[in-house]
Order: sequence, then C-alpha cells, then structure tokens
Amino acid sequence: MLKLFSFWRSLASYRVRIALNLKGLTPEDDVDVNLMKGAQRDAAYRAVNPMMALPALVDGGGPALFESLAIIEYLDETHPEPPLLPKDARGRARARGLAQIVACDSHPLIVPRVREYLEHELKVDEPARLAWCRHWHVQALAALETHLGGPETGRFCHGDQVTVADICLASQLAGAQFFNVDLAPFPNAARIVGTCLEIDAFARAHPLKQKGAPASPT
Ligand SMILES: N[C@@H](CCC(=O)N[C@@H](CS)C(=O)NCC(=O)O)C(=O)O
Repeated sequence: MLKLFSFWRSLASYRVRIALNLKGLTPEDDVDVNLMKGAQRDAAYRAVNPMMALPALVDGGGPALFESLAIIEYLDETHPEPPLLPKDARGRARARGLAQIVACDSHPLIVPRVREYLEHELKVDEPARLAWCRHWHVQALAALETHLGGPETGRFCHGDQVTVADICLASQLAGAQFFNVDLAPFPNAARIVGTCLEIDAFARAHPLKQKGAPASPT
C-alpha cells in the first residue's frame, strides 16, 4: 500500500510522481496537502513530515519517507527496473550531481516557506520576490546548461537513458515556467525536457496535469 502526500504545484512532488510512474507504481492513496493554504503546517501533516514539506511517501506500515531524492533512490532500490542511475560510479556521481543542483542548490531557495519569510518577515515586495526566484532559477539553469553541453549528454542528461537527473531537470523547467523565466539561453535543458515530456511517465506527472491545477501556469 503506497500513500503519497503531494500537491499539484509542488516541484518535489512532481519529481516523485515521475519516479513512481517510471516504476509503474500508483499510490492507492494520494493525499492533497494544499501549500497555498499552508496545510503543510497543520499538526496532522507535521506528524508525517516534521519539515512541513512535500512530498512524503508511506510504503506499507513504516513511517513516511521524506525528501524527494531519498524517496527516488528508495524506489530505485526497491524496484530496480528501469534503473534511474547510471551503472558506473562516475556516471552515478554526475547524474546525482545534476540532480542535486536542482533539488539541493536551487529549489530550496524558492519554496513557499522562503518566499513567505521574504514577504512577511523581511517585507520584500512582490516584484523583488519574483526577481529573487528568477535569479536562483537562472543561476542553476546556467550551470546545468554548461554541464549538459558536455560529451556525457545524449538524448537525456546522461547518455540515452532516463536518470534522476532528467527527473530533476523536468522539475526545474516546470518551476521556471511558473516564474516566467526565459528558457531561450538554455537550449540543451529545453531539448532534454522536451524529450522527457514525450514519455507518458513524465507528461502525466506534470504539475499542470494534476487535480486542482489551473489551465496555465500564471
Ligand atoms: N528538498 C525537499 C524540498 C521539499 C519542499 O520544500 N517542498 C515544497 C514544495 S515543492 C514544500 O512543501 N514547501 C512547503 C513550504 O515551503 O512551506 C525535497 O526535495 O523533497
């Protein structure tokens, strides 16, 4: 029995939805935690994930799994096909590195708790908050684009097999769409995500395909 706690707009939930789809897994229960209403801070969800962040995944009777990259690697270990990491150590390091640029360096700077702190505690106005989010998106995309210009890149971020790097890159570009970031300077990233979105597992996991999502990102 799989139980996913997620929200349509959550980019980390998007990453885990892609991995679940690639592994052919469908949670029996998908609990909607409305980030726009602050439901991640309710006592009920805090008991699931004390970090008050989505997603969380319950697999069977154990406590909830948390942090999208940890959940994706757990799914990869428990359901090895198709593998989401390259076979060689250097390749795994590169795929994980690309994934971490997204999930560890960039995404944490633009999540609701950071945007809300900027707004309510530091009194940063809306245009400046938007500039903040765009800045961190562009910084990460510039680094990713340079990496993706290298010879290890193929149809996907690392060769011709989907890896965790592609999962994270897809979430980065969906986030960039939400904040109206110009993707023209990042053709490698855009091409790879275009290829990913031709795969059903990516396409139906997209934030805008989820229950409660608006027709367009803005
Ligand atoms: N590093 C975490 C990020 C989790 C995270 O911050 N998720 C966002 C949604 S994408 C969230 O729930 N934020 C709640 C908040 O910021 O208050 C992961 O990759 O799972």
